[in-house]
Amino acid sequence: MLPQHLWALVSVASTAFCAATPTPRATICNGHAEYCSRSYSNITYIGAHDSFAFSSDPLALARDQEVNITAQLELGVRLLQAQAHMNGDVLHFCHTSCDLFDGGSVLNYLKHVKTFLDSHPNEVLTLLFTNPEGLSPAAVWKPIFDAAGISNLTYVPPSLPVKQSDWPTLGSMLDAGTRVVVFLDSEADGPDPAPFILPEFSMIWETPFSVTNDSFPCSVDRIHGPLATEDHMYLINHSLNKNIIPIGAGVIIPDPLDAPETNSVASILAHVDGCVPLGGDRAPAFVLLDFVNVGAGIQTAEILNGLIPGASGSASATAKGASQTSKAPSRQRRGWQWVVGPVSMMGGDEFRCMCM
Ligand SMILES: *[C@@H]1O[C@H](CO)[C@@H](O)[C@H](O)[C@H]1NC(C)=O
Ligand SMILES: *[C@@H]1O[C@H](CO)[C@@H](O)[C@H](O)[C@H]1NC(C)=O
Ligand SMILES: *[C@@H]1O[C@H](CO)[C@@H](O)[C@H](O)[C@H]1NC(C)=O
Ligand SMILES: *[C@@H]1O[C@H](CO)[C@@H](O)[C@H](O)[C@H]1NC(C)=O
Ligand SMILES: CC(=O)N[C@H]1CO[C@H](CO)[C@@H](O)[C@@H]1O
Repeated sequence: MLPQHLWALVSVASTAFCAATPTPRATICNGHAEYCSRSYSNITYIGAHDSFAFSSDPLALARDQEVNITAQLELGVRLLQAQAHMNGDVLHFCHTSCDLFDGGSVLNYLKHVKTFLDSHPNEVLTLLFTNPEGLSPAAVWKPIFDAAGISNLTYVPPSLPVKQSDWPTLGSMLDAGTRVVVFLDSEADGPDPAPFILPEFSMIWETPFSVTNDSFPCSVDRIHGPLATEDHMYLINHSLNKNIIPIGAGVIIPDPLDAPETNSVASILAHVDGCVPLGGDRAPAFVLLDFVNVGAGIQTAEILNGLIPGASGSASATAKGASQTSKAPSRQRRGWQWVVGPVSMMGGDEFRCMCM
């Protein structure tokens, strides 16, 4: 037994020690304690393709989403993709052209994102924007991020390009308050860069886009050196399009009727399975979906991240997918195997219980 006055000393000392600790460390990262110690690049995130192109109107043929940005984020989407065009002298997110689908100004969009970030302080979010008009990151893009209040939440790597294995952990990004990663597909490494707007293809490769084949054959489509393919993260474009006018080049539109099947655990995992050997035996960091509110995208990411069983029948086997070697009942590719039956038979409630 310590005498009373010594106890007092111990408690004063420990209080002082706690007070001296600089920042509270994140204990839940993107909803899961398990993610805090994992590298940003070692997590599969669900992305919303053409996130701004949402409409609940089935006659809006150019829509890719049914629910708004906030609802996408609330569902668990952690990558937002969008394509920007000048509309007059204001930068808007538009689908191919602002006459086809105008999602409003980039500033207004980013303000919605900022509101979500403010109310969800333990979330790391990726923004992947396309810049088909080659607009200047420093002169056009950065001021919009500044105005939305997002610039000082962004992650700026110590040097570029960042190898897949060199990204920080989610926990350290949250501790530093640098929890928004911004990629641009062109001009980010051009003459007029902004430090937090990162060049996509030197760090991420993508599968081909405008796919109309529902077996989603995998190939490395867009990539830049100098890093080797396996030192990139990768994104699978898992959205199926329909060619509604199969003459000449055709007219390709997103297909909402196929979304429940396309966004199923089985379809996404089959696509991933085909890509794993090309991606350094790793799952994709990003799975880009249309109609994210339909199907099982979020659950599939949790399977890929080893939180719920689905691959080889156990969560730990998923997390160690690359070194897993037991015999596959259905398919086997370099040690990866997907057994989707038990998962697709589970109800929503069971998912929820298992995720706790
Ligand atoms: C987004 O959609 C939700 C319903 O899904 C709605 O409650 C909310 O008001 C919408 N937000 C905006 C900014 O329109
Ligand atoms: C970003 O700026 C806002 C307002 O200027 C400030 O409150 C916030 O602490 C800053 N965040 C970081 C991570 O520096
Ligand atoms: C779709 O992809 C599969 C797998 O690569 C291939 O066998 C098939 O021929 C493709 N179908 C079409 C119509 O291109
Ligand atoms: C994370 O690492 C595990 C273990 O190496 C691997 O199985 C998984 O595919 C990785 N996921 C990503 C997105 O890199
Ligand atoms: C079909 C499809 O989803 N394509 C997209 C793949 O990703 C790139 C880059 O983010 C988009 O530009 C494509 O539209």
